[in-house]
This record gives sequence, structure tokens and C-alpha cells, in this order.
Amino acid sequence: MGQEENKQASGVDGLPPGQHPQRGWPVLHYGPVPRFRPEAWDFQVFGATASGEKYSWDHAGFSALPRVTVHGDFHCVTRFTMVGNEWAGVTPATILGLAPPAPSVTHVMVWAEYGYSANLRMADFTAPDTVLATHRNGEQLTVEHGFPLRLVVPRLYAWKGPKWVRAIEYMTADRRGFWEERGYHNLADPWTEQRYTYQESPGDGPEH
Ligand SMILES: Nc1nc2c(c(=O)[nH]1)N[C@H]1C(S)=C(S)[C@@H](COP(=O)(O)O)O[C@H]1N2
Ligand SMILES: [Mo]
Repeated sequence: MGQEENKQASGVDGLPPGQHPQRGWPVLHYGPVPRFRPEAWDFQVFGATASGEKYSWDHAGFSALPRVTVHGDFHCVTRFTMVGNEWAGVTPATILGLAPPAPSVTHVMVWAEYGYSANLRMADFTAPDTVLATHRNGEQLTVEHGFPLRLVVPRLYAWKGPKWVRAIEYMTADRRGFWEERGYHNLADPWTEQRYTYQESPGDGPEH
């Protein structure tokens, strides 16, 4: 019976329900595309760090961090899915190792240029396929797709993956990010179609 339920819950080709496969890679975001200025770029970790200090990398320093390759689909809540991407970049585990969070940290806010943000539970941020990506399918990201750095969280709807990432904030309680404050589900699991705020169950997110 569990298997039957799973079959009914997933859509065509093993995609999450309500998703269809996409050829090509659409560009989707709110607001303008930021210009990359290497001398002004940094990547920061702030909030509830174990030491109380803020951490910062310039572009050369960030580019020297250990790198991995992961595989993951990309599910936009507008219902297209890009299947079978190879993402390359830096794992959240590497960042957490270099900038240890306080034991009380439960969530992160991922911050991008122009104030875009997305909140994540620590378990989703540290999932084995979550990556701070610089490349897709062997090619450097274009600026429209988030160059020089974007987050990819294949297990969640793609709005949880900010393009043009600049900082990670360690949080000791959950707080809504950009789209989560604007009617989108706090958790964003595509397999259970957590699309909109009105679908949230008690405990799925902080009070408004
Ligand atoms: N900074 C920023 N990142 C963002 C968004 C945005 O509006 N601003 N939109 C999100 C949404 S809804 C999606 S579907 C993906 C789209 O990424 P793409 O343009 O590379 O396909 O970026 C996500 N990251
Ligand atoms: Mo999206």
C-alpha cells in the first residue's frame, strides 16, 4: 500500500507530482541581475557562530576551497523540472567546518545580492546533494543563473536556492525568507507539493 501511494503521489517519469520535464534552462528571478565586481565581492558567515565571530572570504579565498560534484534535479514551483544536472561547487559541510555554528543553531538564512533570501532547516542545508554551486554540467554558471555563486538544494523547490549568494546567517530559530514571506511554503518539499503558505501544517513554519 505504501508503494501504491508513492506511485500515485509522483508524476510522469518519477518527477514530483505536478512537475513536467524541461529542455533548456529558463532564467527566473525577481529583480535585476547584479554585476559581478570581484574586488567588492565577499562571502560572509554571520549570526550564531560558535566563536561569536563573523567569517569572510574574498573571491580568491572562496575559489580555493575544496570542491565537489553532485547530481540533482531542479524543481521550480512554476512546474518545470530539469532532470539530471551535475552541479560543482563547495559543500555546506566545508563552510560549517571552517565557520562552526553554535550548538543552538537550527536554521540558516541564505542571503543574496539585493536582499533576496531563503531560509533552510539545518538538515536541508547539510543534505548530501546541497551545494554552493559555481558550475552546472561542467560549465561555469552564467551571470543570469547566479554567477559567481548560487545555492542548489535539489530536494526542495528551486526558490530555496538563491542565485548570487553573498552570506549565510546562522539562526537559533526559524524565520521566513523572501518568498516564504510572500505566500510560498516555509518548507518547500516538491514530493508533497508544499507550494504555498496556506498549505502549511502547524509547526511547518514560524508564525507570521
Ligand atoms: N537571488 C535570487 N535567487 C533566486 C531567485 C530570485 O528571484 N533571486 N528565484 C528563485 C527561483 S523561484 C528559481 S526557480 C530559481 C531559478 O534559477 P534559474 O534562473 O537559474 O533557472 O532561482 C531561485 N533563486
Ligand atoms: Mo521558481
